[in-house]
Formats: sequence, C-alpha cells, structure tokens
Amino acid sequence: MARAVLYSPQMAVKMNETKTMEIALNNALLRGEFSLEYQPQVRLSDNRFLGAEALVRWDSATLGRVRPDLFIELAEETGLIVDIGKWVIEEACRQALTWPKNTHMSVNISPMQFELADVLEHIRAALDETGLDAHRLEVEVTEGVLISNTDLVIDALSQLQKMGIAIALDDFGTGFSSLAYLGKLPLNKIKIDQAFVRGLPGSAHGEAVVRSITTLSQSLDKLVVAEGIETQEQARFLNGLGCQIGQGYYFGKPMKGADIRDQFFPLTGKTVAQLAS
Ligand code: G
Ligand code: G
Ligand code: MN
Repeated sequence: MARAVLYSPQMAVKMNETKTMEIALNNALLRGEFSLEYQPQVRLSDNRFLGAEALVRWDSATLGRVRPDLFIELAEETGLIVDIGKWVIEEACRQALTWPKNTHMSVNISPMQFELADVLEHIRAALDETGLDAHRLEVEVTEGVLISNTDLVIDALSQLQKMGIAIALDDFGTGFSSLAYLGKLPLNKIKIDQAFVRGLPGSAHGEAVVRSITTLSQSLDKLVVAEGIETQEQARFLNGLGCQIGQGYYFGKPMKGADIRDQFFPLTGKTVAQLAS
C-alpha cells in the first residue's frame, strides 16, 4: 500500500536524532554504559523491605544520560532489547545475591523479548550461571505481551511460574486493562499504575479504581502493588484499601545496589568485629 508522507525539516532532525541514538545504543553494551538502579518494594502493613525493582540506566559516552522511556522504545524497534534485556537479567541476578535470601529482585521484561527471542531460556541461563534461587526472581510484564503470540507468551509465563518465579502485571489501569486477560494470564501480582495513586487520598476516581482492583485481585488470589507512593498518608491509605505492597519515592527512589544494602540491611555481610572497628 502506497502512503503519502509529508516531509518537514523537523522530521529530518528527528530522524537524525534517532539514527544518532541508534548508533550509540548499538555500542552501549560493549562499552559497559548500562547500569541498574533498584527501587525498594515494601510490605505496606509494616514497611518491611521485601525486594526491589531493577531499572536500567544508560550513561552514553556521546549523549550523556538517556531516559529509559526514550531508549527502551528504540531498543524494542531495533531488536537491541534482546541483548540489553539479557544483560539486565544477569546483572539483576548477580545483585540479588548480595542481598539477604528473603528478598526478591523484580525485572522488567519487554514484549519484544518474548517476540524476538527465547527469554525463558535467557532467564534459566542467568539463574544457572549466577546460582540465584528462582524463588527470589520476579518478572514484570505489561499487557503489551498479549499483542501477539498470545499462547506462546502464556506458556512461557506459566513455565516461569512453575520454576517459582513470580509474575507481576505492570502499569495496570493505563491500557485496555481487560478483565478477560486477568483470568487468562498466569499472574501473582498486579501493579497499580502511579497515575491512580497520585491524587490519593482525596481523588474519588483514584480511590474507586484502586478499590475495584484490590477487590478483584482478592477474588483472583493475587497480590496488589501500589506504585508511585510519595507520602506516608498515601501509604496508610493504600494499605487500608487492601494493597499489600508499596513502591515509590516515600520508601526510596531508584538507587545503587550498595545503597539498598546500606539503607535496608546495614548489618548484612559484616561481622561484629568489622562493625566495632
Ligand atoms: O525509573 P524509570 O525512569 O527508569 O523507568 C522508566 C520506564 O522504563 C519504566 O516504565 C520501566 O518499566 C522501563 N524500564 C526500566 N528498566 C527497564 C528494563 O530493564 N527493561 C524494560 N523492558 N523496561 C525497563
Ligand atoms: O512503568 P514503571 O512503573 O516501571 O515506571 C517507573 C517509573 O516511575 C520510573 O521512572 C521511576 O523512577 C518513577 N517513579 C517511581 N516511584 C515514583 C514516585 O513515587 N513518584 C514519581 N513521580 N515517580 C516515581
Ligand atoms: Mn515496572
């Protein structure tokens, strides 16, 4: 099908920027320009640290720090997400090994990692190589995973779940959020998008959305994670609405792995003698 495209100088600039970023992104893994930050996830009833979500960071030699919402999309379009994602999974597993055994590590997996590669195999290999217990790993997917190869994706997620890996549905409430796939997908947790948390307490709409998600999750036997919690008031309110887990600036911004350790379990890995000195 032929399509007419109106050409504008702005488009040329945009295309050049995209090309420049693509070239830089191509070399980023080899140059070791990626790192991970970790954002705490806590139990809302007592603020206990449960684990963290790994969030990729890119410090490009030529472009400086590039926001993930900019480069992840490009990585998905170019297929580079497969290798980047593989690195993220391995690095997150390595980091989890430095934290206590009763903590989890949550990793975002893009729909394209299911589409273009055998992400199940990548996860198995990472667990094998690092020796991390599968029960300590979690996978976050968005409803976008269901766009194509639905049966294949459901099968892969089921296998991950059988290995002991928890599956969380990310950004719930922002897309189609169809009730049909909530029953279809193998899921342990549902993450309520920060958009609904932002106005709480006080937003009748936000409260209604959160209430219906927690009620639904209870009957489907899934845990609810509230994202974007910035105040103690929000944390208490969401706990009262039936969210079991919280994440957001109030508990901690995304931070280096060592900072998670210092802030949430400073005594781990140090002997009494080391602490005394
Ligand atoms: O903290 P923040 O700006 O990093 O996150 C921006 C977005 O980028 C989030 O929506 C998050 O899901 C996504 N993101 C962060 N790290 C990863 C990653 O390792 N893989 C994928 N697929 N998405 C990620
Ligand atoms: O799509 P995903 O939920 O993975 O995106 C997480 C994004 O939200 C990251 O960019 C992260 O830095 C940001 N974020 C995490 N907690 C908070 C918060 O409490 N407030 C705000 N405004 N942003 C947050
Ligand atoms: Mn996420």
